[in-house]
Amino acid sequence: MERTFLAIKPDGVQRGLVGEIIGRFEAKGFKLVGMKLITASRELAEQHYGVHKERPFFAGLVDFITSGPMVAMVWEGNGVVASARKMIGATNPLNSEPGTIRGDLAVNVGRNIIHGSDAVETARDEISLWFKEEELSAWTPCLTPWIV
Ligand code: 3AN
Repeated sequence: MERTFLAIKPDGVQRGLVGEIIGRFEAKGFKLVGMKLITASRELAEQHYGVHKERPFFAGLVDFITSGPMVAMVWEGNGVVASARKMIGATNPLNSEPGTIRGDLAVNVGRNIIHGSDAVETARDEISLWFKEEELSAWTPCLTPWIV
């Protein structure tokens, strides 16, 4: 089953948007299989954003991403990588469509509240960078109602 890596960045946590963001992926029907609150080390942040190493915003991006706790998550479902990217919206929140997470909740490209893997291959690498295998839970939704 396809998996993606999503992370609510320090600005999303500080702004109290964790529940709102997680709720959108739950309501969509994707399955949460891993989640932790983590303040990234510089080493982890630099590895995660390695492709942007030469970009002028790289140092500021690493400072920001290591500035406080993030909610790192693994979500599972058919087509979850591309679908989550659609739900997140364009990199610059001013260009993100209303209805997307960034389109509804952010205004600044350097504070765009959530990361989502851009391809299945990238997702695999990012999941193994942020999570140990034993931190992920394979679970099956219960078909019997919890409350009767
Ligand atoms: P996305 O997160 O939409 O895949 P990327 O991979 O192009 O976007 O960029 C990674 C992160 O770098 C973005 N989420 C954003 O936080 C930051 N970033 C991208 N472009 C800029 C920019 N022009 N100025 C500041 N930060 C940027």
